[in-house]
Amino acid sequence: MALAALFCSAAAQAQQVDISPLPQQITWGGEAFHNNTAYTLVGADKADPDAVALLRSHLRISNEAGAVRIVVGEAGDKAVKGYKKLIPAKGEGYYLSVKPQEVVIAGRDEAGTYYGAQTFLQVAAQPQVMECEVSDWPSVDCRGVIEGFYGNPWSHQDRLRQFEFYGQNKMNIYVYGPKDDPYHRAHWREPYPADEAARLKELVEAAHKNKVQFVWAIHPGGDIKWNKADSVAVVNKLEKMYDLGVRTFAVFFDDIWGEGAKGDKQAGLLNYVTDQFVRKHTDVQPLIMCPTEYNKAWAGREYLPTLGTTMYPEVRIMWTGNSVVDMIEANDMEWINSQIKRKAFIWLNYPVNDYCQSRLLMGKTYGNGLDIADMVSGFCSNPMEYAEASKVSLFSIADYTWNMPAYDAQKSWERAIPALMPTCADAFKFFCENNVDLGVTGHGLRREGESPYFSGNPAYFMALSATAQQLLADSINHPEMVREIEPWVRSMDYLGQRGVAFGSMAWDLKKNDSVAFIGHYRAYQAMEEAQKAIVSRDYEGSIVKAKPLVSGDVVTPWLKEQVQTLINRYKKEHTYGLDVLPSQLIENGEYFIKVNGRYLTDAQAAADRVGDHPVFQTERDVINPQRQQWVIELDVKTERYKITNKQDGRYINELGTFWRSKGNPYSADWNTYLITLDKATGRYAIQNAGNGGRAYWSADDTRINANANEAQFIFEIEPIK
Ligand code: LOG
Repeated sequence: MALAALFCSAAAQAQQVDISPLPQQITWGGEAFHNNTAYTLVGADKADPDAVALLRSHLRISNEAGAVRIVVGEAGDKAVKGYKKLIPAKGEGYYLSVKPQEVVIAGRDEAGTYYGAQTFLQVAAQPQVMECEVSDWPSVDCRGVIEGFYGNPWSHQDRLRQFEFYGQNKMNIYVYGPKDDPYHRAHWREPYPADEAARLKELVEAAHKNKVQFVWAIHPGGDIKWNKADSVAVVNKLEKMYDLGVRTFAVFFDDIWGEGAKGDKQAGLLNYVTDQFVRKHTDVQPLIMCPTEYNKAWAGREYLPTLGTTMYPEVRIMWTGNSVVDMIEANDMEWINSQIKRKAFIWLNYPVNDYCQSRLLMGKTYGNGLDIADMVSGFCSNPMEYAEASKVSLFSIADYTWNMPAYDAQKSWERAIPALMPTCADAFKFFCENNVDLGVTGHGLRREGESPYFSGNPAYFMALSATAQQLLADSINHPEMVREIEPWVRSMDYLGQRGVAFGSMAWDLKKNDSVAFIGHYRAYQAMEEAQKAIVSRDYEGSIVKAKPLVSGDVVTPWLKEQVQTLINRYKKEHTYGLDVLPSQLIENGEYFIKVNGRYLTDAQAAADRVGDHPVFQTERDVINPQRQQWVIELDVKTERYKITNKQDGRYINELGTFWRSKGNPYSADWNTYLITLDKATGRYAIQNAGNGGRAYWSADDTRINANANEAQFIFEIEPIK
């Protein structure tokens, strides 16, 4: 499509607006008019009423002299007849032109006109409204959100605000499937009580006003019987939802097992519901189903092909990728699409945090292929139960699905921040930067780039606290967002204060001022306690009570480790206030480890062979005493003990052996142990943990075996003076 090339002066450039989602084609010109102008509408009687209502509610409409004309309508309307050729031939597409006396908003269809109006409002938000010409359409047909997480469902107000946000960001689908709504899952057969039904009706209307399809999902698989009565029960429930205004429906079978998980039965039900419900209404869209094997890691040989061949081809099938939590790429799409003989409908499990509840996922949304638009029948994100905070990522999901080839994760994230928190964008950006990664979870997803500018300097800690204060103060402007993130903001404040106290402790130690050191440590400890006491969603009936963790991968572990190291140093040099400092069961140091009076010995030190193991010897080694000396240290990350030999530095692994020092590097997740004391005998038990399993160490006459189910209090651990 040829767009008129408009002249761009340098001054005009400065006024250009970042439109979100990024339009497919846009050309800017000079200044068109000031945004205090009045507008008159031409074509409003025929044009999409939601688009017209949107313009009316944001602009001053008046017939006064000098008013700028807005010509509005969709292809086929008389008002926009002259622009017919300029309207993109794609569903939901639009043509927008802004010139000194006239604005044209011409949609391919109603949604197109509405999105043209949304784009115009962004252009017209600047004092100097700029000339521009936009030709725009979406990359993906169904773009949006699946409220599909475990935990506290979003509130009514959360959802109303979401729909407005989706409208602004050209997302057109919302799937209602909160796991903990009893009428969605546990009591799927029962109708909503009248008051809840009324609220849902209001939601459906609000969604539709924002050009968002409201999809209501039922989750019957936990206890469904594959008989006529239950098929009818599903249809009856959907009819009830139809009466509330819902026009698109979904049936979910995720996270179930047993009878409900049978693919052929599920396909039969979906076909039945299509025949008995969808096709009996003229205005109901094809069903969406979430399969039980909804990701490749869980896919067997039979299930998906059964759905693919037996379920009506118009039924859309959801898919989370190669695993439960995954980003989606083209060859993954090829695989699933060939299995199900249709284009999968993506259920992206990001930024959902129901499996890593202590973290907020506020980083950039990256990793999805930019070439999959034509391979999906829809793309929805499953967000956090924190509706406002989720908007950072959802903003980018909108950007990605609207104009996939042009998507730039970093830039999109940078646009999201000021769009969401315009009055304190810098503070919010800093907050987001410090809440990025998920840590280690069963699902394996990690997110890079947390706390990118952290280097341990005191200024950073001061910034954490100062930023927290700024954000709290901004609740005046953004009450909903600040209320949601507040537990993390307060935690960030304490983290900053702890960091500052740590700086003081380091200085005190340098000056050998033990009184000041202990004083600052007390302050540090008090702030740590206060931080630990923060609970998110600490209200009656809350399903989730999260303990906020800020920069859980960078700043928090760094500080913990530094403080521990400092305390260890202090303990070596000072005696004052030791009772205030945390005591370890076994202080870092060198020890003999004995069983039945026999010394654990690194007899083959320096051989460094696979399968070497320390042995028990009766005699003290007088030639190489270090072979019987063991360095026991608390690993500050795992808070478990690491045991290495003094002679050659080899660590004892979870099998009670050494391993080759090259090929098998030390890993705290595998090679640190829990040590407990039996006070009666003064002997210790040693237990694997983390990735190393739960086995306790036992011993025979020669060696350690990590094979016991119960604690073996057989180890004598004697400090070497
Ligand atoms: C659930 C979903 C949950 C998500 C992340 C699907 C299809 N189902 O493992 O409700 O929010 O993972 O925990 C899921 O993803 N199950």
